[in-house]
Amino acid sequence: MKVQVCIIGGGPSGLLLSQLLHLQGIDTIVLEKYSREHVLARIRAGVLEHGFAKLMREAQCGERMDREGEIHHGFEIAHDGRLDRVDLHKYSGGNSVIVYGQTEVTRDLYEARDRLGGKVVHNAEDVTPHDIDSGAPYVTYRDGDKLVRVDCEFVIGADGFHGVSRKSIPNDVLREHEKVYPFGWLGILSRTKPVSPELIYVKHERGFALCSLRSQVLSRYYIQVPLTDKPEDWSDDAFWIELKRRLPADVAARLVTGPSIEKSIAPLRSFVAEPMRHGRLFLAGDAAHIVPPTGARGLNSAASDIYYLYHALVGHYLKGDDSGLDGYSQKALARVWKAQRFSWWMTMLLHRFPDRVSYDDRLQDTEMDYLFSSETAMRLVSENYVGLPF
Ligand code: RFL
Ligand code: PHB
Repeated sequence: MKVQVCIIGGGPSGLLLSQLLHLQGIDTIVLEKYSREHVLARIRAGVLEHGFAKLMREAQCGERMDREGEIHHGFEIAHDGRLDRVDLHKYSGGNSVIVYGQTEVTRDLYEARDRLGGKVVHNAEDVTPHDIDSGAPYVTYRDGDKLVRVDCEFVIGADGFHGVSRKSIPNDVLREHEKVYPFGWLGILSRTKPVSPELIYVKHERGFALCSLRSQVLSRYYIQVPLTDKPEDWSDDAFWIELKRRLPADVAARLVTGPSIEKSIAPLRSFVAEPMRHGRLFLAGDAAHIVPPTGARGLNSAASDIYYLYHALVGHYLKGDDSGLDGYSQKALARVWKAQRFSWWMTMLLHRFPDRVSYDDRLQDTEMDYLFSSETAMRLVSENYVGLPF
């Protein structure tokens, strides 16, 4: 089989790129390791930047997002028993974010790929890129007993943090920068009315918590837990009790509880691999960088990679201009690092670190005090949260 662009990974990054390129007449295939049901069972991001939403519309995938997604003009931070609001709209020059789950984004992208007859292979085993530093790369995968070879001009590694693509860049080329945080987030999804119409990030002496949502009948809550905890250690009741203890009393009093329909623990990590290109292999999204979820940047950073890569490939195929491809890694990384900085900052501001000293506590309190007493600080948070320009 021969295609122009072979995309490894059928998550949001890979599907979005494939859809955008298809609309420009560029031929792609997406190779996904798992079944569609498996991919759609993952509960992940909930907050989309306006730039990401724009890209979804450009990919002709924005209709349901615009109909069912909620536009949020702000969020709240609970600290020291009170609630303070970050007015995103006011401090970002009129921008906002959309609350619409990654699961739904991915579902919409799969449906769009089906509508256009896009090639998406599921359960592709042992996907392996070959000859990426030659002019004629190819990718192999196993379909049962059959070994399939895909010849292509470019390979896109959009296969997430645990994928194969990054690992196929030689060790003496790749530099990895990593910070692992000493806690995780235990998250639950429940068919209950959200406790608040806007997200509430909670800084509390028992640890961080987050009240988020997917719709007015579907809530998503998180609490900071030690890395040694397992989801089975937490009954629904234990989760609700702990969440209530971390919320301001009036918020806790109106929390509607119910059975969880999903419960999982995500470790928190910051990670960047450089460069994001080697020969004809280009990395995008979680394959190249991870952020702790605190700033809601992960999927949004993936989308900015896709924006740059899409334009770079269109430049190559439709205009004979390779400057976008040549500049991809540098351009993408400049924005990636800004998202890293913001996610790290939000994480440091809101979590309880097991190894902290009193000096750290004072700095955290001062940072919070500064945030809510300075319009400049509010602008800084708001422009980052709604998403820096691509
Ligand atoms: P994905 O979604 O991991 O998709 C990669 C796909 O590649 C497949 N794959 C392979 N395919 C072929 N061969 C192989 N060898 C393969 N290995 C893997 C995988 O099965 C998968 O389908 O990466 P992608 O597309 O780059 O998307 C990135 C986002 O998923 C991620 O950044 C976000 O979910 C992060 N994130 C959030 N981001 C936000 O922007 N806003 C949020 O509010 C937000 N909240 C979150 C989050 C992530 C979380 N977790 C669980 C890590 C909340 C949580 C709890
Ligand atoms: C979510 O709804 O899953 C979510 C929202 C905001 C974050 C992280 C996760 O910062």
